[in-house]
Amino acid sequence: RIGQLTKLVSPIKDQNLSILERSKQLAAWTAVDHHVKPEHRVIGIGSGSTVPYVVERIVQLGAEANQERVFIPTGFQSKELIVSSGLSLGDVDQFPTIDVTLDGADEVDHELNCIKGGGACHLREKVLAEAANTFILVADYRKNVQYLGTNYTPGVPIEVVPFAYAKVLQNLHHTLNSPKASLRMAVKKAGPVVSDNGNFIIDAPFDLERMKTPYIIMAQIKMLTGVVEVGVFCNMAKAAYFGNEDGSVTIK
Ligand code: ABF
Repeated sequence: RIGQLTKLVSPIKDQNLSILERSKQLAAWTAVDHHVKPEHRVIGIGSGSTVPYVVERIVQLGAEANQERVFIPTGFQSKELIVSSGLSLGDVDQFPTIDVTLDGADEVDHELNCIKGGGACHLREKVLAEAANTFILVADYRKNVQYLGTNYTPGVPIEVVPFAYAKVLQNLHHTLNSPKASLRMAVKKAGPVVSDNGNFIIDAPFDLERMKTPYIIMAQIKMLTGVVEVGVFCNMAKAAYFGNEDGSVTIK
């Protein structure tokens, strides 16, 4: 199924949503309808602005369908979302095998490799993706690309332990040839962005030719001492759902 495109026209027509928001909702609702099965008991809930629509659709399945389910968050945002939606919260240390995880992405290529971590949650997201029997991506049309780095330009998100950030930056600049790699700063440059795990985030752009083989870049970065996790996910997703501007959904 990799690389195969299918277009579905969705019946969802919510006049109150912008085209972009509606495309996120379309992707999320369709993915839930296709991949959350009645027998599923443990469900991973990712991060980002598309995931609330995943939870919205799951809640619509009804209290009875969800009463024996537990939902595992990828970070603070999804934890709040699960709790405020009245769903049962669990953690991956209690449930190391997840039936299905649904998560957003910054960009997804033609082989379902993706960049994640624009929201600084990619360590936990990767753990939940790996723990899942089925990992599904949901996104709007802007994220659907042939090669990574086409539309998402800040670069590969890299979570690093604070003690090692300057050394890892040097490695990226001089050894891995990413001269524009930089520490991600909070709004108004008040200080570095700190992940849910207390770590810093580096964004490292690579030229488009190198992004055509994301598994090589991922492996090279992961070898650097001080790197906790790289926001490139290769060979992990079973499918990606993109809502389109015209109200259709592309399934990759
Ligand atoms: C998470 O949220 C991330 O891995 C990715 O950075 C971001 C995508 O969010 P959105 O759905 O808002 O584009 O899934």
